[in-house]
Amino acid sequence: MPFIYLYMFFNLVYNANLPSTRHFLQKHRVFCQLPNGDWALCTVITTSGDESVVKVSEGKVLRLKTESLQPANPEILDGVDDLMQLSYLSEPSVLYNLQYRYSQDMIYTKAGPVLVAVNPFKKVALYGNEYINAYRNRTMDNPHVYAIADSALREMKRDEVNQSIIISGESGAGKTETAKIAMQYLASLGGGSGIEYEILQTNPILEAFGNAKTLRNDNSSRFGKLIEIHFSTTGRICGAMIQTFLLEKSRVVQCAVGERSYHIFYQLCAGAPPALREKLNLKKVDEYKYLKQSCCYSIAGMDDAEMFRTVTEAMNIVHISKEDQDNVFAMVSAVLWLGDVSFTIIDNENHVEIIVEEAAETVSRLLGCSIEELNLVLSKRHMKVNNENIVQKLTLTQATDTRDALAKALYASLFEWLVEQINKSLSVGKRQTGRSISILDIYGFESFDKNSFEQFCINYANERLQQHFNRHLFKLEQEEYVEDGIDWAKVEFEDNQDCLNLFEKKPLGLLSLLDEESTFPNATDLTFANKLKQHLDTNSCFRGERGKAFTVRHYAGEVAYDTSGFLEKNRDLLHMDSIQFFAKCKLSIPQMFASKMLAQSDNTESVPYRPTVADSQKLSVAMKFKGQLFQLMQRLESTTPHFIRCIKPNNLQLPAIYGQELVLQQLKCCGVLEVVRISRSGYPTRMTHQKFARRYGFLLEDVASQDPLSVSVAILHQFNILPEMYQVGYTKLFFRTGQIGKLENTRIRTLHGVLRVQSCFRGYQA
Ligand code: AD9
Ligand code: MG
Repeated sequence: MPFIYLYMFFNLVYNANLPSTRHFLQKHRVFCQLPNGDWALCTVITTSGDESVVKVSEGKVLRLKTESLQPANPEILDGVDDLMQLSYLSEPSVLYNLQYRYSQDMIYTKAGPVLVAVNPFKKVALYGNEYINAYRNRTMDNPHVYAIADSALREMKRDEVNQSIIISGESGAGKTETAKIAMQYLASLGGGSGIEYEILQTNPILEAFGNAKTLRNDNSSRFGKLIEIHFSTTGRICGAMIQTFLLEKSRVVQCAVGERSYHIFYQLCAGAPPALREKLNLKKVDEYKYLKQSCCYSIAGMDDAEMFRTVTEAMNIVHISKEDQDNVFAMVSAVLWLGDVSFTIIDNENHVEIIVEEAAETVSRLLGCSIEELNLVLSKRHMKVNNENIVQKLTLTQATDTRDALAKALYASLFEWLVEQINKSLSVGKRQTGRSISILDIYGFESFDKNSFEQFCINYANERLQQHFNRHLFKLEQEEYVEDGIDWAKVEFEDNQDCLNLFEKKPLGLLSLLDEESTFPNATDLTFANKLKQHLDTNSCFRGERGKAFTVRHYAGEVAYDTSGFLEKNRDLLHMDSIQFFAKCKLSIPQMFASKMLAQSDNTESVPYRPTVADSQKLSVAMKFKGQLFQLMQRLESTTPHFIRCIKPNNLQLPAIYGQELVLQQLKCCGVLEVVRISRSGYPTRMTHQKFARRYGFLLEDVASQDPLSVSVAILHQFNILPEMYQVGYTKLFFRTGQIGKLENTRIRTLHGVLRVQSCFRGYQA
């Protein structure tokens, strides 16, 4: 190890003096760019003038501009487990290092304080009790999610501060799997009453109802999730609380070819036992309109029938009663059948009534309403015009939209209800006394050919998270150095405050303008786009585009949004008639949903009947989301964060394929390269003199003074910590990465030794 450090030191100095025109010695390892844009490791054969001849693998020889070559790290640094150890931190060397590890199933790599996880798309032998124990006992210290979860636990106990594990990455990068792996580690601690098992069983339930096959991921989470795991004062799991964000409701009624709707629809149809099948009048999946439109019914390697049994078993474990489960599945079936309800045109103005046949009959039976009530809600609407209540007949389009809105609302209320039930079951109640670790699994930054309201919200959330990340890693760090008077050359970092202002500023920010426009009945997506251009064109993060589009310069790149559907999705109104329809249904979940909506509107408005919408809906989707995000950020602010960045190495969901360009773009998006650069030049670990002296003082061979500063310095000397690896501040000691880990290991080993001696002694006495 010391050799590596010396080498690094030499290289840092050497790098600083690199001449602008490179000259490489023969046999020098370098990276060259192949015609396809990928970087390849090669050796220099000759350099003459500004050209070099290099040997790429297996004898292939290329003649290239010397300038285009990038120095590679020495072999001894191949596959280091922390990118910070690389002497050359160029893009190709980071890519190469990750690829080198990936090809050997070492999917985890540290980037200073951040864990990078490259999705293996296959089973890797890195998990299970043996590994869990190895990380717990610190006999293994390779980068791993377990190591992150273990640090979170230790820091929670040591510092008495709540912790968070923030997982981000693109769709399909492995966030949800990573979150489950972290949960598995924490759960292995046990809780005593089986609560840890219950917590794990929330995963199959939420995935069944909130995940779906998309073109990017066969098991894509269509909602964001924060799970807060509570620990008792003795450090055991005692409960949990789940918060979800922005479920994609539209998928229930509409989904792209090759994708699927939520897993539960297919699982129920495939796995329901005969009695339930008959009760719910289930058909085959390819017979439902809502499921038929995407022409995709199964997922390779996924047995829907088997999963149905897993899900119901999980529901039993989180104490969802048989009766409630029946209600849940009645709703799932009702949603499917609702999609099949069709209309007949009754006059020449295109007004409609429902056709009374199997679909309508099944829906009304499952929801517990009459056919007349169903017909009424789908074909007529109460309106208030000039203070007069009138009844308007619906056209075919309006009726179809109303039907779909009902289906979406039913499903969303079901999802919300499930989360509530789970939370009740996991609730700590009176037992809550200790601390918590939160795990955040939230959609990463998205940029597609066409970006709509959903991407707008998701990317806004990512700007907020990125700021948290920046703030935490860079800003706080620098401020602390300066405050403690240590020598620190300021490092520049990307600040995304301007982009956040673009979203949040009042009254002239994207969110405010969207809300304002959403309240105008005559506004259209085009008037909204024009309004943005009118007010925001001078903002450096904004660019108006032709027609209904605009571009935002996000930290991770530019995204062009199409405003089509923005206003409607943001309003997300459920007509009062629909809410009252739910209130009359005998099925309990929609009924409860309706009474909640009505109760909320009663609080703010004394008029008992408002013919348009409930007041609870006055808050737009974007505003609700913003509120949730602020709350989330507040919660995260009070925790010590641990960051995991998931990387998707290919778009095919296949193992052993590592697309350099794709990986590089993700590394840039999530700031990994920047983090390494900054962390390496900084001192990521710090501890007050008092704490350091208290924690490691007992390791000292001779104690000459009680003064914390003197004790600290003595410890540093005794353990030969090199002067360039730490700095002594006014109140704290600052360490380069990795230093404190060594001390901790010595401490743990010494303590274990003492304990063993004690227990042997006790054994001997007995
Ligand atoms: V999305 O934004 O919810 O669409 P995620 O959550 O980032 O996405 P997910 O965790 O669902 O991705 O991972 C996608 C797939 O990659 C999984 O279904 C697994 O097949 C695969 N995967 C991810 N991580 C691992 C792993 N550690 N080991 C094995 C993995 N397979
Ligand atoms: Mg996911």
